[in-house]
Amino acid sequence: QDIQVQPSPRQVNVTGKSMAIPVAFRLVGEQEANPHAITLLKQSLGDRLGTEGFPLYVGEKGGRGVRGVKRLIPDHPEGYYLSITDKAIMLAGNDERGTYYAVRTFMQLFHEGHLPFVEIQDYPDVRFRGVVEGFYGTPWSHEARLRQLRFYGENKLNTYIYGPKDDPYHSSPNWRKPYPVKEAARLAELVKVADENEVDFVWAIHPGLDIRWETSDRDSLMAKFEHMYDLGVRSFAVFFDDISGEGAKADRQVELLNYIDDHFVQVKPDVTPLIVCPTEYNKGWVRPESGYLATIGEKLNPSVEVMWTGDRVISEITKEGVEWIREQIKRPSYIWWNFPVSDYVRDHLLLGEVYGNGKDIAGSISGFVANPMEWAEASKLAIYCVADYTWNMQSYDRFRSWHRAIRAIMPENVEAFTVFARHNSDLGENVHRFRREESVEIQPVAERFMKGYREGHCDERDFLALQDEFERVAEAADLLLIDRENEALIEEITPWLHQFKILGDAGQEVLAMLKAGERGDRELFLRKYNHVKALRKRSYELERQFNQNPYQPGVKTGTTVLQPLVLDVFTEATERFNRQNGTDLPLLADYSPCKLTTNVPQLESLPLQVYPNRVHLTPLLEVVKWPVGGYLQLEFDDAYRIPGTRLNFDVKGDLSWGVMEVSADGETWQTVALTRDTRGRLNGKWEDAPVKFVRFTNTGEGEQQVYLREFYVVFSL
Ligand code: LTM
Repeated sequence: QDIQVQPSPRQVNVTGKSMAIPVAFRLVGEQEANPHAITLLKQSLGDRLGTEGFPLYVGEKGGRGVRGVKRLIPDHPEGYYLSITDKAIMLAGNDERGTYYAVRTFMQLFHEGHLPFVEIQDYPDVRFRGVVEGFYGTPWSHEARLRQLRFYGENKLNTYIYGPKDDPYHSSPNWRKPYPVKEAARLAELVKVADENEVDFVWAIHPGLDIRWETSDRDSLMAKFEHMYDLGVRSFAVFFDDISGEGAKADRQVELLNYIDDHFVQVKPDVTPLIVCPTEYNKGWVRPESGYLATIGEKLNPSVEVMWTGDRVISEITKEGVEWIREQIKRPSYIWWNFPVSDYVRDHLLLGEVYGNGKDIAGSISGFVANPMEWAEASKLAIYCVADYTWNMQSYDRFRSWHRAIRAIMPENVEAFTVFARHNSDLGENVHRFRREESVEIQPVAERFMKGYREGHCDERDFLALQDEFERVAEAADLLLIDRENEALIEEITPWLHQFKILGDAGQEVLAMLKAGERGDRELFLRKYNHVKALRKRSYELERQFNQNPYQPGVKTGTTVLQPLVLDVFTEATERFNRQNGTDLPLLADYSPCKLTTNVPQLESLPLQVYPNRVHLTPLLEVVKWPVGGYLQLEFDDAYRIPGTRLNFDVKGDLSWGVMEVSADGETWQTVALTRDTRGRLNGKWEDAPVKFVRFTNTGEGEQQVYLREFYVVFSL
């Protein structure tokens, strides 16, 4: 008999026998056991719980109720022992959280409808497991956070780090100020609910953008921590990520952190170890000559946890990588895993499997928290899998976990949500060059089919398989759009569902177009051709209507396999039709009047947003290190006048190190005069002879560290 417990327990012995759920339970150990575990039991068992009935022993090691099984309880933090026999039920924790997790496991077995005779010894691989709400963009709502905390409790995650970049009281400008009354009350409620669900609520501050290394700023930070302590917070973090200049100095940061540790954390017995996110938080950004990590390693108090995102900002975590950083910082790192965060690909949803991280890293890290999407409910898919992975790495199975996650999140519509998620997992081209698998099963079919079609033959089986998949896509979109079991999730993904429906319809119609072309049915071909064009237009309108953020506005779905397939079939079928009928039907091909070239490593692969007479560079969230001679160049398909261009590096200091130039041929360049406005933005225009190239170059003497907040060019014929 198979039992399903999430996350996968370490050791399970099943006898194959089971019993009907007793009508009444007699609880033993209630007085001493973790009160949250008892509350959970009472909520779940309701009227069945009393002073008579089937014995149910509960408690921590050493407690009266579970004394008999003391030696069977794993000697690990948060470990527990659970047994169900025909005589009694035993839920015994190594500590309070262990008891709570024993109850959680019991509740999962209970909800199966009968109780298997089983013995479980279980404990987590990673000490701190959970989520860091650390993305840029609209912070999660209060309700979404409450749902998250309950979800973490259910899935044995013990950490939630509060650090949304766009909360002004977490970062600049208001990190020095206390929260207004209403926000403070909400945070206090979150702390309470986190506690009830055995989750450490960690409140993080992000002061580095404008911190002054003076006593007054240190006092403001301490006062803010005291204010958060009064709201109930008992775990704290300081984030120094994505900053440059004064705030990024390692020795100053360490001085402040040690002060907080000595005068706040260590003097309050109920406060857990301080966590810091350093400025050099991934290997790609480490500059040994700066001595940054060496200072952290040598001077930061040993009890302070140090976060780390891996070899790059967004990367998979490997044993080699975590061993390397451990050497530098002289302690195991606390992983800040940047998945499924989508603040650099905001038009995509990341609903794919969780994979790529080493299963051998548990002993080399102290924590593992995932940075999620702005879409809280949709992020639960990945969070569920992270809970599974961090609890028991060796037995982690990416497919099993992902399927179980879907079942947990959308139990009534498993098939439809599976179809949607399997075609919404890759990020598309992006600045971090991080990609995920998408449409894995149908990809080889699509490739084979297209190859055959181009060579002049159509494989019927592949054709039917593709048709079937596009039908499923359209069906899934409709089914999910009317789903009521998880309204919060559907609300988040509705724009993508509309786009998905269009994709499903377009896929079926391009295949019908192809068939009509093969049969020489001109009329049907033209009908389908026009319909696909109409669908394309609707898709374009959706792109302009929903999710209009300034970074990657719009709504993209199925971009890795299905969308390119639709485009390829359409193009091939139309070209063939044109050849056979002497017509000149236009193609759908994505056309862009402008392309980007650069030798600034961080700006390679930066997507452009191209509008009819304006092109924007996607703003970057992190600090850009711009080397001497580094340039950023836009090349147009034709010669244009440039009535306006703007650059915003978000720096107050000198900007004379950079030069904006234009050229008609890419060889002879002319300088564009730039004027600086009151907000420090550089504005220019070129209305002389039309040009095809616009570029900005660091012609100064040294590397520059800037933000790329804005860079756009208006062009007109
Ligand atoms: O990753 C870290 C430590 N900081 C920021 C995050 O706030 C952001 O969400 C991710 C992904 O864009 N990148 C960062 O640099």
